[in-house]
Amino acid sequence: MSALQTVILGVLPILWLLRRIFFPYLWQDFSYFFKLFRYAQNINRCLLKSSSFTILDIFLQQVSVRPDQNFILFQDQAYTYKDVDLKSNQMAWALKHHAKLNQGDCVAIFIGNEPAYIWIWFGLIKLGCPLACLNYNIRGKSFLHSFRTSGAKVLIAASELKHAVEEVLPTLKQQEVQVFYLSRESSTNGVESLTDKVEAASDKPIPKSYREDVNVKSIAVYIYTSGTTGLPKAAIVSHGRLLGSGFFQNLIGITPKDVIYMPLPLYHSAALLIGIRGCIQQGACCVLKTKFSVSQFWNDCRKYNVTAFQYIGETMRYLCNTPKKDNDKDHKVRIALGNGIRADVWKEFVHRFGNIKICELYASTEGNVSFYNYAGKAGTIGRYNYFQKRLRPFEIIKYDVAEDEPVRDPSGHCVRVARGETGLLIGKIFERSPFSGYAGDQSYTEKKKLRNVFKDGDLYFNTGDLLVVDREGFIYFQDRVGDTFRWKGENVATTEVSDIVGMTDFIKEANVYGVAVPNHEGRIGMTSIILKEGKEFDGKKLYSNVSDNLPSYARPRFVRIQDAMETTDTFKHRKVNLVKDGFNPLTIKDPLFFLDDSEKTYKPLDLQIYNNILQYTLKL
Ligand SMILES: *[C@@H]1O[C@H](CO)[C@@H](O)[C@H](O)[C@H]1NC(C)=O
Ligand SMILES: CC(=O)N[C@H]1CO[C@H](CO)[C@@H](O)[C@@H]1O
Ligand SMILES: CC(=O)N[C@H]1CO[C@H](CO)[C@@H](O)[C@@H]1O
Repeated sequence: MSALQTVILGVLPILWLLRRIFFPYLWQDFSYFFKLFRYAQNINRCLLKSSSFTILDIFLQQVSVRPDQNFILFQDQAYTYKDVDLKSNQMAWALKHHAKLNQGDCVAIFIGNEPAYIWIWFGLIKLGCPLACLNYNIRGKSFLHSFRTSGAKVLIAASELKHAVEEVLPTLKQQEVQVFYLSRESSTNGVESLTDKVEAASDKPIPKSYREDVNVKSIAVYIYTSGTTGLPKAAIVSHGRLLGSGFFQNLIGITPKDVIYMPLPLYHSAALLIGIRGCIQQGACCVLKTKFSVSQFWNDCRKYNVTAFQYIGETMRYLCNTPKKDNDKDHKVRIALGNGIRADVWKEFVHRFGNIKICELYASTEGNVSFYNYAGKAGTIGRYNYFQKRLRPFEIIKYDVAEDEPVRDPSGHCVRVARGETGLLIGKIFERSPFSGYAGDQSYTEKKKLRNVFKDGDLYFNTGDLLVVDREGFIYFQDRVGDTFRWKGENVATTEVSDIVGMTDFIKEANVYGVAVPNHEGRIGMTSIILKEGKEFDGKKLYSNVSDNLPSYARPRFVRIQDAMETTDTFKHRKVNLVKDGFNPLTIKDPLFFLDDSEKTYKPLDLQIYNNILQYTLKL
């Protein structure tokens, strides 16, 4: 052995030890970055070969490799990759023929989770048409606004949502919108049936020429978010974005043998872009569920041989809140993929339901920053990864919660937070990491952009999320800023709610915000109001306005009556102190009311109700 070799052999263990002490996560950080990089490289290679490469090519590849493998399971139905291919051909021909669709025409769908969602989507991709995924909980004005921003001229609705459709039908007809029910017949004047036409259509492939203009920049999907102002906004999901969103399932090692359970709504990006899209990347199978059910969850997992599922923080907590059972560990689930699980629930879940790998990630529909908790530390959403930061730069900056805007130094620039300090996450917008924005009114897109951040002329995407990074580089989600709060997995825009509350005849002003409830994820809606002079609070009236116009997760559960409203220097309603006060009748002197669904009214919030909420005997 040469002297050099001896030295090297002697030094290596020391280096190894130093790395363990000072950079314990170096290898994991690098490996994550490498996978991200390799995935991006693979896509780039496909795009170099053909600039019209899309998710459809990946899907058709799976159809040719595994035609007879199950792709979608739903209730007692099973559809293979080939079935979905043929059904989407039929859908495309039917729509081409009966809705006269041309490349680029948008179609909006208003249906719950069911297999047809997938073949409508792929049928449209085959025709080079974007899909607008309407939230099936919205009604009236919100519905019309969402529909209109997508620019769609065709609506496909579930016949079960007939009443909601009939409510807006006169307006749709005025705008010459063609409306279909996803059923064999229609009992509504002015609405056609679609299913019979699909069944009668040919299943031969759609010629490529029908989508010849599609490239990475083309719009594939509109997904609605509640952003920071008013009504829902249609976030643009490009074909390029769709290619990128297969990354997570690839990363966590989903294989064609996996069966993924999807109880989340397909109108959100979690289920559609990470779930369904990811399945196609890996050639896996997914079980669609109309909605999440605590009582059916594990039975479904056993029935379908589920090996992975998608969660949000709320669903994990519901599962942990059920009484323990002997067969809690009797299932084949190995992976849980999702967002928003708290450390306590995480530990309890794994302890109780067995060795399930929790893959917690952070991402947003329109944003370009994402994290994944590859180091597996409970309660964190990922790591502050220097390699990743070079590829997709992000920053965490100081934020003034009361003024609801980033802190600027005397030169007008933003300030990075120190380790351990909470700040606003922003992502750099540039060629490789674009922000596609929203359809319609460009002021919404502009509002999400932050300019002159560290130097004049630079440009960042404002995620609206507050995060903190600890000493070891682990990232924790803290809260959402500004005019939205999150409840039951839905983002609620406070302005949309205060518009409705404020329209009630006895209310002069309404300030809406979200308050934390012990043992619940997110924040529940609350409104502080000022009564008009000489008017009295009328719980029934407010209830009827609120329930007619807002989905249940957006309705303010608590009302506080104030004499005067605290405002900021710029005359915006100040919310910070109200949020801090919460809904505790012991400490709040103002009258408090509580939304009671069984009595269809807002009734005084007494100590009994308050205690029942805290003790979980009153479910929110
Ligand atoms: C689940 O697995 C069992 C045993 O491997 C098998 O008999 C059964 O058919 C599977 N069920 C489904 C729905 O695939
Ligand atoms: C991390 C992340 O979300 N990156 C995305 C940024 O946007 C491009 C194009 O829209 C996607 O391809 C990336 O996946
Ligand atoms: C927006 C809305 O529905 N407002 C109604 C609230 O209720 C009153 C009567 O109580 C109606 O007059 C409003 O039109």
